[in-house]
Amino acid sequence: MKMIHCGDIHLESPLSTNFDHATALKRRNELLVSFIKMVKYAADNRMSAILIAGDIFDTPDVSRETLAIVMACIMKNPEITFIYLPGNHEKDVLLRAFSEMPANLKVFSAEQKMFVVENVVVAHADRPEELPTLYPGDMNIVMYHGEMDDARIRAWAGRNINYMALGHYHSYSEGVIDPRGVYCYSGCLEGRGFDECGPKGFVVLDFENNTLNRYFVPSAVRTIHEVIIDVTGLGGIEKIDEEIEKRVDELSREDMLKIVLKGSYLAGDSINTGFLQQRYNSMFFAVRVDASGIRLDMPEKDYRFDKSLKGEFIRQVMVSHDLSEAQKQMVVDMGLRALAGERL
Ligand SMILES: [Mn+2]
Repeated sequence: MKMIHCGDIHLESPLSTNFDHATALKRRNELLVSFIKMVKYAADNRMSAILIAGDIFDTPDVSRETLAIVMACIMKNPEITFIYLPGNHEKDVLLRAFSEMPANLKVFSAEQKMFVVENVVVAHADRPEELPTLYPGDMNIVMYHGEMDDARIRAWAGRNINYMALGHYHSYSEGVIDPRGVYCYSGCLEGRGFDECGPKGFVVLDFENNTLNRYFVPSAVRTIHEVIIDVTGLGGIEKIDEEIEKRVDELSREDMLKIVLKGSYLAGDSINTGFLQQRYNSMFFAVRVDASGIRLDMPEKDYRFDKSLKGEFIRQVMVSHDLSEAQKQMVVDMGLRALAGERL
């Protein structure tokens, strides 16, 4: 018997802070496509249940179309039991959508804290002390939407839990609760912004002979790849570009790219991030260049006793109270290039 554990699908996310209007619309549809794909995967593999650990929707104001597609998906797959834990974003929107609840949709509430699928117990509590009693002879899953830290892990320990199906964090991660149980965040199905890089998908739980095996299935329509480039010692923009080109060579052009520049560069080598943005945007679905982590390499000894105009200029900028560190670096960089006769 197999189940899927997923969560944080965030259908109807606006996505407007990360993408332009057309791209955001496309990605919104892809979130829904990804959900349908997952349900089809469950149906094709004859799975018994899909556990949704919260945040299927991003908002309680879900459009009629999205709601209709999700409802149809549930009703067209009566052999799959959908066990749904409402998250912090969506309230009871799915519950209110149905005038009559389909038999294969089970929703946790204050009154209903446990379901049984074949011989597997699926329970929920917001706090460990509110958990219904779980028996050592059963296979016990607990669904929970929220954070896990050391104190919480200790509080959930010793309650005969085999697996905690968690939602809230948007990347896959796992850990040990006690000698019997593990917890796992499935992460979301799709990266929704450049802070959600890496493989996204769902977890398959495989119960065989009363033991539980699990594996992560990457399933995103598009992945956001993070490429970190240390610019230290690379020299000019053409070398940085060359390095990026090498690193993205194998990536699918349908995917998204986050280029993170770090390290330091020498005065006069300032980095035209607009060029990198433009160039890779024309190659990938969407690109973000993050140059906030690079700094100008300007050791104090190089300018402190420098009697030239260059030294005086740097000292003036560095003592300025009106400029942030980043602004100082930018002004020094521009100034030095101007002094070197470069056209800016
Ligand atoms: Mn979430």
